[in-house]
Amino acid sequence: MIKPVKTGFSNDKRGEACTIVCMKILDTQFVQGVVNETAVLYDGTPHIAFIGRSNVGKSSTLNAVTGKRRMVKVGQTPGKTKEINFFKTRVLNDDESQGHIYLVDLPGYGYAKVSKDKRNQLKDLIDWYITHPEVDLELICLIIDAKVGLTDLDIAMIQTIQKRNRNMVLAVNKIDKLNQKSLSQLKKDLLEHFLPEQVVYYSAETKKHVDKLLEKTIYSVKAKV
Ligand SMILES: Nc1nc2c(ncn2[C@@H]2O[C@H](COP(=O)(O)OP(=O)(O)OP(=O)(O)O)[C@@H](O)[C@H]2O)c(=O)[nH]1
Ligand SMILES: [Mg+2]
Repeated sequence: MIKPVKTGFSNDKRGEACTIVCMKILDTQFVQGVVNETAVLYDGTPHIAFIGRSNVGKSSTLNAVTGKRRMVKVGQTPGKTKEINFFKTRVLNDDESQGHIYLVDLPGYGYAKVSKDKRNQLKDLIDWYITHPEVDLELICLIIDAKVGLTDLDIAMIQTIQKRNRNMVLAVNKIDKLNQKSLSQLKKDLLEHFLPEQVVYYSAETKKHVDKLLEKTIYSVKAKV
């Protein structure tokens, strides 16, 4: 059983909306791919990390939230993302100031068709990043595929996140693949593990409810001015 997870919202009262501190994304640029210690990890800019099993649509989600169609490579073949890719996004805050946030695209976990060594190497890289005590990881957006639901690998990842006391939101992508009945059932199932405001349902492909995902992620994190 997963404990209710801590959300990333400053007014984290159950059932209430999160505080919106940012109004708009101005632009986003790729900064660098990271595989070990590097200065970009510690420059004081808050990170929002997009994590999930291979092929759930992490890269597609980054493209959808930033409104850029091809900023991040989307793979026909799972296992495409092999580094921790940092994108710097410039945002307009609600007080008219501008600030920066890193959007972090991680490799997927659990891809069966690579060697066990490679799979372990990628998993170690993800664990190293999310358990790193010194990075300014404000929020983890854990993405799952609506059609697949929550897997044992996701639960293990959530437990790692909880151990580190990281803020997390569960992002359920690919809702375009479900009919109303299956979506209602999935919502019911996930409510056994999560509070309603910790979960957002959307489609990176059709863009349905991407605005809600923005509110729970980028718009709720205080950017570095
Ligand atoms: N139907 C549907 N397909 C989607 C959606 N989002 C992503 N996809 C498809 O899912 C596949 C994987 O997308 P990616 O964004 O590359 O997934 P990823 O999680 O970054 O994959 P890895 O980097 O390999 O771990 C692609 O074929 C996308 O077009 C969605 O909302 N609906
Ligand atoms: Mg990817």
